[in-house]
Amino acid sequence: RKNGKALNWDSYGTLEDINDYLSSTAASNSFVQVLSIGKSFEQRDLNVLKISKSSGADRPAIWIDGGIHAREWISPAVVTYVINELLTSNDTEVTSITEDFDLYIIPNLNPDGYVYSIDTDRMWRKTRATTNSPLGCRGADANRNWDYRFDTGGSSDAPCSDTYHGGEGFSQPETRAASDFYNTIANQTKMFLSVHSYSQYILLPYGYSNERYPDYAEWMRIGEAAADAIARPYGTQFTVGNIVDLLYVSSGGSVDWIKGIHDTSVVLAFELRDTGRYGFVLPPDQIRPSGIEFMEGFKELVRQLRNRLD
Ligand code: PAY
Ligand code: ZN
Repeated sequence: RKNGKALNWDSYGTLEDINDYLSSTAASNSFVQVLSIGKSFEQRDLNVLKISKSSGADRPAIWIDGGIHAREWISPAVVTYVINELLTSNDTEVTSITEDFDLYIIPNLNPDGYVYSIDTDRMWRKTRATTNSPLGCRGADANRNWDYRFDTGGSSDAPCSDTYHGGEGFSQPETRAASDFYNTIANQTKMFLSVHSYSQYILLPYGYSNERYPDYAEWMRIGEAAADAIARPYGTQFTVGNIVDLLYVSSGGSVDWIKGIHDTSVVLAFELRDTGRYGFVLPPDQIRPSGIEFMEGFKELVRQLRNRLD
């Protein structure tokens, strides 16, 4: 390796570190593949790690994405931590997940933004696409650009805004590629988790309004069970609820499209540590604890999903 370092979850990796980790993981496990599902605005690969021990017949699948917002560095760090656990843990509950499910894991859905946040502006949130702004402002909010109830509140028409929704639904190559790919696996996929920071929330759709979908109450209970599991290792408290109730109206988010268009069963957005002391600039010594507690929540969600599939 020339400049990078191996991912270690004691510090935040660069995009190159993350991509190298994905390739080496695929090279050393026959049931793991890196799929490039498209290119970012700046022509970086949008990489999905596919973990599948199935030989043919489709099995239930789980999707986990991170890094849709550039400055939320703990997100790709925890998502890669999950990959490492799934592939190296001796806990039979963890190994049974790769035995029984296909997994599609995207540590970084906004690679241009991540690079820009590392190199230039730590608090960058959006993509890096050019806009029609006379001021030269760049980027759209990749969590306001999904084409379900697009631009119906809580997003901005102004290209310089941090919540600029983009010219139209799926104008951003990152959201376009992710949604096109999801269309091909939607029938199979039973759980969609999108990982953000910060606030320590487990968020249920919708974000465009606080409309409840039919089995909302059941998913609230399941979210609470995940929050209880997350609290076990270190007592970290996650609050469960609808996006509008806990945060604000935000149309064009990924979970709204997944729920609204595909009606995937479990659809949640996680806001990881902390509650504001460090905010987006979470110290790297919190990566491992964040990964450990997230894994507890994830295992609980898979238990709940299995009960529903039985
Ligand atoms: O995660 O889909 C979600 C809910 C809405 C998030 C959003 O605004 O897209 C919540 C924020 C985020 O993770 O981007 C919360 C953070 C603290 C922020 O930037 O306001
Ligand atoms: Zn976010």
